[in-house]
Amino acid sequence: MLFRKIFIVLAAVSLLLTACGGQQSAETTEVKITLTDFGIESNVTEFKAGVPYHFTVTNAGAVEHEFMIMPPLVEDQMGMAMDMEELDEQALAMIPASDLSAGATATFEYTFTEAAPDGTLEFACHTPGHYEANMKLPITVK
Ligand SMILES: [Cu+2]
Repeated sequence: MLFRKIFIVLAAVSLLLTACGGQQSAETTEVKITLTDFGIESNVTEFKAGVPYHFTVTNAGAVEHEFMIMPPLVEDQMGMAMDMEELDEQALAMIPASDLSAGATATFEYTFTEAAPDGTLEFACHTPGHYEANMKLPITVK
């Protein structure tokens, strides 16, 4: 009886280990993003739909930044007072400024669900004034 229980526990543990190991090495693509005062750099700007990406975002600037994946703002929207709630609704993914103070690193997982041709999607920081200061980086999804 006792041996049987131990065997079942061991089998469960080895299954868990296999699942975790497989996910990290084979399927997830690492994306490293650096935020500066004021700009965004990324080692990947061409993505594939359906592929899981692990984003690591580092704030290398001296001030707080946020990070969003969303459609570019048109001129009209930029001229208006920006409604943060509306922006948040448009975002596919985001890290709030509270998690990206100067020197901080934050991570998240994201899988694009559909293609996004040139000019339809970008990384952006919408902390007031930063977007206008060119904190954006166009990306594409194939
Ligand atoms: Cu910023």
